Amino acid sequence: MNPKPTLLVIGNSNVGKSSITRLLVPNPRKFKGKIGKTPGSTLLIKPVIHRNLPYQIVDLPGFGYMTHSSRRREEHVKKQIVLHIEKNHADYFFGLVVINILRIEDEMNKYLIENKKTIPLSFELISFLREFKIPLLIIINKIDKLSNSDKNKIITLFADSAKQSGLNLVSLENHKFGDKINNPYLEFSALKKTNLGKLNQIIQKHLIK
Ligand SMILES: Nc1nc2c(ncn2[C@@H]2O[C@H](COP(=O)(O)OP(=O)(O)O)[C@@H](O)[C@H]2O)c(=O)[nH]1
Ligand SMILES: [Mg+2]
Repeated sequence: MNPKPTLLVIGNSNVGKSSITRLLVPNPRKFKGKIGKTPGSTLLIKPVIHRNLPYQIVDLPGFGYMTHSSRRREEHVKKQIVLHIEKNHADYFFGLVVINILRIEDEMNKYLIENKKTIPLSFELISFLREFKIPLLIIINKIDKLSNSDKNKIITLFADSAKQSGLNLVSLENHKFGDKINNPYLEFSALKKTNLGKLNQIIQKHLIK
């Protein structure tokens, strides 16, 4: 039997990848596979499978995934992710790049202050995945933690910084299916299940395409 098509869920640790995965699986108490952990030197990739789910889910660490890890370790993990995507990109029908809204300001400021020659890691990751033509949705998670005005301010900062890095961001609501120039994002809360319906819908759309 052919394995089911795979949904990629990628992002730094603690952004909410496992929480989102749990929301997608019909009966989360039974879901198999602890995912995306990187205890050793290789990525341990165990897809989440469920008989009532028409796809499987692979959860991968993002670039710069730990706050306290060494530079060397980060480079190592990054290399592993790059190799994995280079090898397996054709298996992925859709990718969710998960970002913690509370980390955006820091990441953008850090880039502005220290490192103008490079681009923020989130954008580097998005650009990298785009090269492999995996359709992507950027999930801006944990919006329940901010007021509406702070949320909008940060999303504007995020979109403006993306633009400077050569990436066009547009909200999923304004994104035309199949538009390969603009990158859709979805404001999300795994805690409150905000926009879970929209997420399921867009996954379905890519699945049956
Ligand atoms: N407030 C809030 N907390 C969240 C949300 N999503 C995840 N969390 C919490 O963030 C922590 C990390 O979540 P987890 O799914 O394990 O992140 P992962 O490391 O990316 O898999 C957990 O304590 C979650 O309960 C969210 O939308 N809002
Ligand atoms: Mg996790």
